[in-house]
Amino acid sequence: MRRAIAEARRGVGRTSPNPPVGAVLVRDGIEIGAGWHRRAGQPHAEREAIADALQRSGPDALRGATAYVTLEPCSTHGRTPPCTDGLIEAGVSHVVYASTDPNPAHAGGADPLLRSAGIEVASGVLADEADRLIRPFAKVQGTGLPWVIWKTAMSLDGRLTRPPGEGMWLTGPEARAEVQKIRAEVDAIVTSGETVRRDRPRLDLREPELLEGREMPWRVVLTDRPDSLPDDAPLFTDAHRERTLVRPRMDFEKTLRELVRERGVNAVMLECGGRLAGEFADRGLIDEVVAFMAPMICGGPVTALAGEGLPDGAGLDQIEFRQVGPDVMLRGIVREG
Ligand code: AOF
Ligand code: ZN
Repeated sequence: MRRAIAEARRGVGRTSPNPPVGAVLVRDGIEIGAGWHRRAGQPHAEREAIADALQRSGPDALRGATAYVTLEPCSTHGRTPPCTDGLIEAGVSHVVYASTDPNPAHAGGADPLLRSAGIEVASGVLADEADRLIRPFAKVQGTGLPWVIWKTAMSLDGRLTRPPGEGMWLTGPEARAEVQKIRAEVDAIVTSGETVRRDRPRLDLREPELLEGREMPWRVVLTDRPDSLPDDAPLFTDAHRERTLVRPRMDFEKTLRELVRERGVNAVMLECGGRLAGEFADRGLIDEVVAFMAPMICGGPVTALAGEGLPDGAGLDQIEFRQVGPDVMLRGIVREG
């Protein structure tokens, strides 16, 4: 299952509106096939793994094999035929999966179908780890809202900018490379008109390997004064300008739902100043925090987040932290209130 999770990771940020899923086939203790879901509309992980095994070892390879899948195999027809049928036709004797499918069309559907075909089924194996991979998908299935990662970079005194006349960066190049990787996990990057005017950000993926097999994330500017946006900002002039959307700031929850419904977005990254971040927090719309702290004391008026803050002092769970160049990165999931 650990191998299947590693396969699934290859799809993170590329499969929306579908979840990333991985599958590994094992016979007599030997891995005979592996695969992951690459993109919505393309074959599911199970079918990729079956095709891999057939290609590597011929048509009889799968008789009596065990399939390890990170998600409950789908059991009804979507854009692709059900994986339960694929596994039954392939002749596997055991199916082991980690997470239950949060999609109500499939949840709980696989076990009886597989069992009635004589296949032994086990579930819940490494489920915590596998559930983390599909958090954005599960959020969408449960609420119609995307998973929101608030990314911020601040000085030790919580400021977002350096004093006038100094350079514009707080964090070093290592932290900025890390931000590129986090952007690659999401389908859209949300910012404010204020940030576009002040910083003229690109909000893009710059490494070709991060863009491989996926579109540029949507860049969504929330502003109630669209006419105040500079026409010559990179978001409106670069090669991906058709991936930039401008929406009213007032109604940003509506915009989040629209991104899910109309653009198949599962995960969003919020990269903006303290005011918009505060409004997201006040409305309970932040699910995960990635905060970089630069070893500087800058002074000045702007802090990372204005507003009420999160309930109970914004507890985070599943904290991860490490040094990134001269900066510190802290990442965690907002605890449910
Ligand atoms: C699996 N294996 O690799 C994935 C699954 O429209 P479709 O046919 O691509 O089906 C999408 C649904 O299938 C999606 O909402 C989720 O419930 C499930 N995803 N299932 O067995 C996979 N990606
Ligand atoms: Zn499937």
